[in-house]
Amino acid sequence: MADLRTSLGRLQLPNPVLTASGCAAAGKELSQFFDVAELGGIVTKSIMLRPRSGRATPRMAETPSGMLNSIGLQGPGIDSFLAHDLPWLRERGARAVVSIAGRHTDEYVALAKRLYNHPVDLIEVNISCPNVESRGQVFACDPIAAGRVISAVRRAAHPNVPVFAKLSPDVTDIGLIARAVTDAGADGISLINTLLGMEIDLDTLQPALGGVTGGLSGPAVRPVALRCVWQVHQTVPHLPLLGMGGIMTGQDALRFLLAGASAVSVGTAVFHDPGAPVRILRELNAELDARGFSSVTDAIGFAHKSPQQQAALRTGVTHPVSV
Ligand code: RRO
Repeated sequence: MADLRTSLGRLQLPNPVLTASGCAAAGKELSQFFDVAELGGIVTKSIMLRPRSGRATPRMAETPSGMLNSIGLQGPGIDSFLAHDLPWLRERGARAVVSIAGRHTDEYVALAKRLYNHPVDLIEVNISCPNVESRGQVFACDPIAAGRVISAVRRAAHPNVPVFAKLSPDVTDIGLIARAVTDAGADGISLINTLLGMEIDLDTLQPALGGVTGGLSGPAVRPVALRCVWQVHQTVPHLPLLGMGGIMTGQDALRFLLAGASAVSVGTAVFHDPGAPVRILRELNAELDARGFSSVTDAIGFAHKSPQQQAALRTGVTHPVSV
């Protein structure tokens, strides 16, 4: 079977499948279905400085091949997270990727400082939540605001902990945002967050979500996510990417690796199949094997190579042979 090891910046992972932020708090809910240490890592729901109750209900709506959420950053806040959730993850031997969110740069910085002396494997800076009071708070839609948050978090966080920026697909040029956060010191990029959408309930003749708009996820967004990973890999080929968006199978995960992701996050799939991350990991292993990849690292970005380059890599011949 293939060598599944990969890395996200200086963080070494035993395999490339992680959970996605927001779909299972800090992982406890999933531990009745699989051992959380089996995955590459557990990505927590975005943590804020203070506890937050989130948006009005209803907070979820089904859509064709996907779902909308309008949670609004509900969570226990950093004190409770550090007292209960992070120790729980560490006791189980899981790698902890902590997603942080704030309303202003200062709040992100305060969160990075609170995490400084704790055993965190990676910080995912969520600058792309669609369920906030104003679009001005979606820092990932503006290269200058995005760069400002990431450079401040990079300075405040422990130097050994990689800082990833989580980007939104709801922009004209995602390469521009990727370049801005890279220049600001991001060690990697997570993509994509959900797309802004809405639904109308035909019984009530009202928006289906209490918050009116919400974030679209699931297989419906997979081609958008794959396109974003492809474009960002082309823009910053040296930067590790954590790819996500509608991954339901090992084949889906492989497509993200081929587009340039070093690892993938599985989110919406867990709502109907809580064991999906470990199933997808097993399937990915078989899919790599079936295509002759002896390691995950060989597959990363492979679709960017020409057919000739691909053939040369597979046969070990690195220059054209004249016939
Ligand atoms: O909490 C949410 O409503 C939420 C967040 Br923080 C996010 O990043 N993406 C999303 O779809 N929902």
